[in-house]
Amino acid sequence: MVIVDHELSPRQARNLEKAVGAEVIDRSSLILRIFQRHARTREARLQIEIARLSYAAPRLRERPGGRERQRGGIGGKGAGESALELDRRRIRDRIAELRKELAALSAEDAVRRSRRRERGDTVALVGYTNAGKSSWFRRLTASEGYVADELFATLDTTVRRLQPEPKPPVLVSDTVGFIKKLPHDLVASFRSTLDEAREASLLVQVVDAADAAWREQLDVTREVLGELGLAIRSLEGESAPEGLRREAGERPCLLVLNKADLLDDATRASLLHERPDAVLLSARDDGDLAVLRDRIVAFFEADFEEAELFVPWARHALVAQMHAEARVLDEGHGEAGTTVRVRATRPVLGRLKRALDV
Ligand SMILES: Nc1nc2c(ncn2[C@@H]2O[C@H](COP(=O)(O)OP(=O)(O)OP(=O)(O)O)[C@@H](O)[C@H]2O)c(=O)[nH]1
Ligand SMILES: [Mg+2]
Repeated sequence: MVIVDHELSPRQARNLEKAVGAEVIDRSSLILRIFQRHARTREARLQIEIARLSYAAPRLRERPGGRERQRGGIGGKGAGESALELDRRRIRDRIAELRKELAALSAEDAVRRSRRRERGDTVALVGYTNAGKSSWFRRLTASEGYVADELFATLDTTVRRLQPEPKPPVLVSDTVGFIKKLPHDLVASFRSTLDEAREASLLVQVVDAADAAWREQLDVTREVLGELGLAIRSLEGESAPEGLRREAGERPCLLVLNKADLLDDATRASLLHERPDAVLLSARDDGDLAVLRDRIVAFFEADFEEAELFVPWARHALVAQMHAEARVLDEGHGEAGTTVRVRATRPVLGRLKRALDV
């Protein structure tokens, strides 16, 4: 097999195939094959099937056997439609069908996401493929995610709570990795998978600092996010409340230069000098795990406000709710009820106050 690290036109592929006498595939087609092999959920499979068909449709050509098949009587064929046109039409129909199915799944996801958002804030891990997103996801959430030294190990978005759990909880999501010259259909088809990133309050961009091409990989990630309508804004030098203020389609982003364990001291120092806005970490280091967790928690807490709320005994269930949704600093029990000093985001405080009719 010959793999060309570039986009090939159908004709180029055909001619090359004839010339070398072996199967020829291009970059898009290779990426599609890897995706296909790694797809696990229904959603990922649908997305890849759509991308694969979109890729295949313009590459169909009249085959010597085409006329035979036409006479074979495939239903619904318009008069004078060639086998090729028929095949193309069936692919279009199939894509439309798959899109509908995917839209239904995405709608379910959207409901699930909004329910989750009510319960906590979200941070999404994004970045180039093989950067170490899933490794960090596993460590930050103390869970099992698929980690492997291969491209596109993760195709599905998974969401879990940050551990040890802050109050209110923070949700972390792992996402599909990016790669340069990603086929456009493929980017489009992963829109719904990346909705999780689109709706996250904070992006943690992971990059493999031990890879000589990491700067280019950062650019690629920014470009792909841009295609998805997301601009990223570095957290550096911002006063905290501003960190949460969102311009349309803009997200605060913390850059993690990962795999620090593979670098020598001089390289580390120069990287930190080059990117003072970044944290240089290793997913394999326990101390670094605490550093990143604390940075994430601090980001959300920077936006907290403090309030002292009085909860009468009759409404005592609200105290439990405060413990679940806010950080309780102090609790004093009196004759008529409990006085609770809490820190939480403005929406959460607002909800608590409304429940207490304050
Ligand atoms: N030495 C070292 N290796 C790491 C570190 N973080 C991740 N790795 C390795 O890098 C490889 C890729 O890690 P993953 O976590 O699967 O990367 P990913 O970003 O989720 O990759 P995709 O899902 O393919 O986009 C694995 O072999 C990890 O063990 C690190 O800090 N140091
Ligand atoms: Mg992964």
